[in-house]
Amino acid sequence: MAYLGISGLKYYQNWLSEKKQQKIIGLLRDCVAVSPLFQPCMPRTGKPFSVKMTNLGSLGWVSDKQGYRYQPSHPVTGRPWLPIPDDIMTIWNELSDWHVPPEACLVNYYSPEARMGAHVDNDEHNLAAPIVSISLGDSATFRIGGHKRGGPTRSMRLMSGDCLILSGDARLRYHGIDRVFAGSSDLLRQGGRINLTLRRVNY
Ligand SMILES: O=C(O)CCC(=O)C(=O)O
Ligand SMILES: [Mn+2]
Repeated sequence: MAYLGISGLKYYQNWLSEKKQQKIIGLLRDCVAVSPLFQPCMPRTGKPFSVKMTNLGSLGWVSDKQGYRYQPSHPVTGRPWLPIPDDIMTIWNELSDWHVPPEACLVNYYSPEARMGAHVDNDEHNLAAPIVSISLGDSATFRIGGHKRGGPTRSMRLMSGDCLILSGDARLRYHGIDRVFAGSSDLLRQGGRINLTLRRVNY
């Protein structure tokens, strides 16, 4: 299956009902009560990201002056991440064709001003497993390019309840978020957008 003419990019528009979206938001509130959103920054320069993050799972993705990596505990509290709830694991089971579960669920919070620059997700040892992305709250422009920086790109609008899979040829393509449309959803009381990415890290 291909979306935007890109092999391995799979789009499940409005996959999650409003009720399921609300349930997941409730679970994420429990998550941030124990594992608060933290401010990641760029390796070396220390420039802060515009998104805030936390994680669920036995491993979580973090970025600080020492670099990008997966680790079993929260960088500020030092506590282990909470397990990925069943309602989120179900989405992986429904949409990924992968035989083992993800160890990591990265939770990105975008305020209306936040962006995510073009990048490739390649800190996983296992680069063959798909990435499952879940969008909640305000809609956003997702941009995807090629395997090298600077080539032609395409964009699409991701809305609350949409799921996107980066697999196969799409797995190592550059991608990012250009902008968030403030006020386009009322799922989050405080506004903004949440993106969850489910990632298989080890083989
Ligand atoms: O927010 C999104 O839709 C994409 C997030 C992403 O690419 C990432 O967390 O690596
Ligand atoms: Mn990514």
